[in-house]
Amino acid sequence: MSAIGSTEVIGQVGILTIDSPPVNALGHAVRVALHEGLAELLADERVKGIVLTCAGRTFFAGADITELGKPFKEPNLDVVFEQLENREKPVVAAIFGTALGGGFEVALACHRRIAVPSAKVGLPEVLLGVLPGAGGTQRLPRLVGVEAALDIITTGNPVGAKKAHDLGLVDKLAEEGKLLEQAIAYCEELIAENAAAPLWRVRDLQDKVELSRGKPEIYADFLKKNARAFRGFKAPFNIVKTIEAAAELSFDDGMKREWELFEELVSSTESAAQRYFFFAERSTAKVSGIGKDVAKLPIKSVGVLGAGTMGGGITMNFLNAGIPVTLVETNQAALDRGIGVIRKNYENTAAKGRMTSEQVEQRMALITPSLSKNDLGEVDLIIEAVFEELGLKKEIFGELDKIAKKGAILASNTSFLDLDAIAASTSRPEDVVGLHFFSPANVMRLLEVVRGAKTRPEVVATAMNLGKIIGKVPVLSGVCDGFIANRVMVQRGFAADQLVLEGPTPEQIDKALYDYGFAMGPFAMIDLVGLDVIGRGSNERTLYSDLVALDRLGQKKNGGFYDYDEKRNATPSPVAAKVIADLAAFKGVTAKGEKSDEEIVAALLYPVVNEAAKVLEEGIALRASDIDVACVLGYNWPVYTGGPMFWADTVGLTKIVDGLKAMGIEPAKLLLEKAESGTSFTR
Ligand code: 3H9
Repeated sequence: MSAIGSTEVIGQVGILTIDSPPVNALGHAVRVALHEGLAELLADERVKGIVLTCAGRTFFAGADITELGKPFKEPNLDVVFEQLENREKPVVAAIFGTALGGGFEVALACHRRIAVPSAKVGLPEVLLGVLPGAGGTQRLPRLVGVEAALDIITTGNPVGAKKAHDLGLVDKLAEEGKLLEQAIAYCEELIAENAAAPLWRVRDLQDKVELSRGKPEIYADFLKKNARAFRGFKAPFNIVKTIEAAAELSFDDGMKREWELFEELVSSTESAAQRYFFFAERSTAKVSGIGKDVAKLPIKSVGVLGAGTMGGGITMNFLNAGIPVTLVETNQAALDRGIGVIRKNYENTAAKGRMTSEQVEQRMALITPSLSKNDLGEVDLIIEAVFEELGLKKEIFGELDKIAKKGAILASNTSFLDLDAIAASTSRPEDVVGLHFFSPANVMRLLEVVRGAKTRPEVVATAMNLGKIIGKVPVLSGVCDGFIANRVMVQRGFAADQLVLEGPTPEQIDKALYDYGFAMGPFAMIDLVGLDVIGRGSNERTLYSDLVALDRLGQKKNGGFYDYDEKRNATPSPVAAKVIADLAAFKGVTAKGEKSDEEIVAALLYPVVNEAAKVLEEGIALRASDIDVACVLGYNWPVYTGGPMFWADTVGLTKIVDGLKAMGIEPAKLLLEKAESGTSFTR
């Protein structure tokens, strides 16, 4: 028996425990241990029933993601399932932690499932661009019906044990801390039942799926309802097909269909990108030179300076994590307004049933409103979120330096300014760090942690860790104009401003980017945000200044690049077209003819890749995958392309270099080197 698995016999119950840290993923070695352990217990005459469980922090968290897309080494899970679904000895899955993906599929192949209330179960394969390929799409609908299965499997959301129990995914709840003993007792009951008449197995159930048989409209309606959420992804569509197969086909034929559709997905670029992204998100926190040995400073209280949209959103992150915040504004009206917005946000969440009114009050009670920075003398971390102006920020940091206690972290939420210049206005630049949140700060998952030239390792380690505590993905950035995400993504906007002068219309450009997978194109986005906001600060004559001069501010006033009706439906604007043509003539830009969507995407996104290569070359980002994480989580770059760096590798770096040269843009040194040497950013 392999070292990963161990067996024990208590009375007539055999217990198989698998111990493969960190998360008991079902890699080859675990499958071997499962197969051998089950064979041993099935052959043991003392054993009349089996409890299957894990050691460590969780029940099986799924297939080993690093093995997906490679040929499976025997034994595969089918062999294990045949053992689990035997007729003689009932098998109980004893679930704690998270039984996910292949892990939950193992549990579904057991005769029954018992779980502690804190456990979660689910099939998150969709988030990796695949589908449950070990029977999940066939067994789960047999327990919960087609409609619930569609929801659970296409969202990938885990289901808490209590709800799973209500739905029938879990048969019994155990008390926390008593899982094994109660699983054994349950197994004994099942042994007696099985002796009287063989227990049903999930694969044998028919009644729930029969209700949906011959009803193709269920799937058509479901796809229509979710068209927006599924756009660009492949997996949800295959998942829907497999669930339809569960209703229409025999179990064995459904399993075959599931495997075909799984294989189609696992070899797709979309899935490769999403699997890459799974590990990319987890590697951002690994910073060389800042290991586990670097002490993290305790953050038990926070001060936020500025109660505007950003400051308010930032504050909510800490309230959600149970960390008290002193929120400082310069006048009572602004303070009241800021706190009012926070309350309203929570109340809206409560109205949707996602929070109780008691929780709203608990969070609000963590705010100490203040009109004086002097109230920040005792907090562990101060985050400045005031107007983006260097002089103002320097002045504030100078004051904070005098107020903050020794060792407190002084953070700026600046999105473009020089953090080192801000730090230099204090006597303790080693305690200064950037915490760059993305708007809306309580929603967006990206947190750029900006390390200044003098920021000490403990402060970096604390900030990265704090990011995780408040549910963000922290990405470390060096100091430069715009840091990672803004610096690279601003290139897309510059390129769009240029391209629209050369012939393609705002509609064509927006459509090409929308079809690529962005939520909206650059011009629709500008109209939404407001041209007066975007154009601010430029002295040059631009499309923005020309449109603003005509009082076209976007959706909020007179339209912008588009015209809008009272329901805010956009139509192409002849006025904007004239403004564009006039500016092109003024700047002497000549039309360059029709462009395909692919050419438009290249014109807008190759410059992003080029800037990203510079960010990497300069050491602003630690690794290519950090740039991808920043763009996907900060700018909703479609995750099924992997982000700009993974996408660049998919397109081919030579093609990108040639494309940039054709546009008159000099390719970054690192990009050239990689293209010439035939290497890649991410693979
Ligand atoms: C599947 O099952 C397909 C089948 O249907 C079909 C088969 C035919 N594999 O997230 P954490 C690593 S697809 C490999 O930081 P947490 C992770 O990279 C799978 N490695 O911990 C990290 O490594 P490191 C469906 C994995 O406590 C370490 O474990 N299942 C896997 O915040 C700790 O992870 C899923 O999609 C894996 N499956 O969260 C579940 N899982 O320390 C994926 C984790 O070197 N996993 N690692 O950075 C998760 O959602 C979370 O890891 C979990 C724990 C909630 C379990």
